[in-house]
Amino acid sequence: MKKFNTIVAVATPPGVGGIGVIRLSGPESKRVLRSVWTSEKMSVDNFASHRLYLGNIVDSLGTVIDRGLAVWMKAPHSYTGEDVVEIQGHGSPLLLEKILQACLAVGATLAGPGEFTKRAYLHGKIDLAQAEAVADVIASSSELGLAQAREHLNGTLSMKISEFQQELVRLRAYVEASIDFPEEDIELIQKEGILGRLFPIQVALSEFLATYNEGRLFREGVKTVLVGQPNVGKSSLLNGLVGMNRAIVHATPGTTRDVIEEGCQFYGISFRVFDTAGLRESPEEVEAIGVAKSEELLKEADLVLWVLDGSSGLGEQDIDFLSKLDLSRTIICINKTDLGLAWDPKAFVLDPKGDRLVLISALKGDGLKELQEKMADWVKSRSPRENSGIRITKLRHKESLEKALFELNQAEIALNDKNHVELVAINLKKAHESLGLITGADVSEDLLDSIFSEFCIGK
Ligand SMILES: Nc1nc2c(ncn2[C@@H]2O[C@H](COP(=O)(O)OP(=O)(O)OP(=O)(O)O)[C@@H](O)[C@H]2O)c(=O)[nH]1
Ligand SMILES: [Mg+2]
Repeated sequence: MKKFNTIVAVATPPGVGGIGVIRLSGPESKRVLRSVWTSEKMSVDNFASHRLYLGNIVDSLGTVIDRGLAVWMKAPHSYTGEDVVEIQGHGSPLLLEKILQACLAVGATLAGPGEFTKRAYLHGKIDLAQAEAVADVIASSSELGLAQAREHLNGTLSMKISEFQQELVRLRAYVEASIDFPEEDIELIQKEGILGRLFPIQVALSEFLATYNEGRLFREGVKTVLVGQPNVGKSSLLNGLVGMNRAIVHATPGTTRDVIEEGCQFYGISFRVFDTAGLRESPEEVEAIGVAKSEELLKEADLVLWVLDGSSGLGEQDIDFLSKLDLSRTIICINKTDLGLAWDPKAFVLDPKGDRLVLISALKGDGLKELQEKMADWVKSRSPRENSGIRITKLRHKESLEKALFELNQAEIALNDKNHVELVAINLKKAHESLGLITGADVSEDLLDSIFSEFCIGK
């Protein structure tokens, strides 16, 4: 059994606040509290678990530096499953640093990123998928992102994974029974029986995998890139979407050179909007760097808002672009409609569903609401509507599911091509293990380190 030391960190964010919280976890938590907190009325030894007590906070020299509350949460009834102590002082960074130093002086160790949550995982309070969801709840910036992270924290993703695993266990039992009785005449029936049971799992797994397209966007926000020729109104549109004058707008073509990023949320979804330099041939040197950046961003974008000036004629470059367009991730914004249309957008843009083309005036704000609706609809159309509504959101989870699906497909091949029932059992076992990586059964220390290194200190 691994021996755990006692860790300490400031759990509230850096900076000034109403209160600041120092958090301790480990077997020595109470002893550490005894040296940094005192009260005439109540000794730390007599603390009842989960009750707040008011007293003096003292620094490492024993000088009273603050008055504040302390709570002791007895193991295993705490976030980490260990003895946890929290001290609430005033939210001064200097003060909190002194309390932290006082704790370190009597033997506590500075906690690493996510170490409290890692301990919660190691003590079986939550599984790995839930631990990862803790970071997502903290980082989420949109309603849907938060709702999704909360669901994962509640264990719905883990339940779904364990349902898949149970299916695999049942199928394996069936397959292994077939291995034990390999009489020739029942072989065909066995094969069909296995395939018939395997198929629905393959389908369900691949449908679940497809929820990543949408789930990732809910979690990370949608990387949305404004692209178009100089002066078509990209910066005006950025300002309109984010509701403030973020980018400089000017009648001179080539105004924007650097990439400008701003976040906004609508319909519960978070978008990261990037305004870029207008694409044009042979720009001057600095602008050319901007154009190169635009092209790079265009490749990485989840969603492209291609902006065209509707009030002046289409250029050759526009027509060329429209012919090569990847409509699956583009919305075409015909801007400056307040000046009247010089060409008919419908003649150039194939938009049978009416969800890829929008007429706007970034100057007057016309059509922006419709554009936002189309942007949100685009995100929501990325995933097949799955009954349970649970989505996967992380590349790590996606890769484990892909590996599991690969093994199931291999099992199918083994059966069809070679009639190798023994191989099928091995594939099923591997698929089961791969799913286990999501919830964290038998994961390596390296994987744990890489997951928790992305957390903030104090969580
Ligand atoms: N009438 C009208 N003018 C607009 C509209 N949108 C932008 N403009 C004007 O068009 C000019 C260029 O606007 P910007 O938003 O700077 O255009 P841009 O695409 O960012 O230009 P670059 O940064 O140079 O590539 C400005 O004078 C804007 O006021 C619109 O909807 N209607
Ligand atoms: Mg601009």
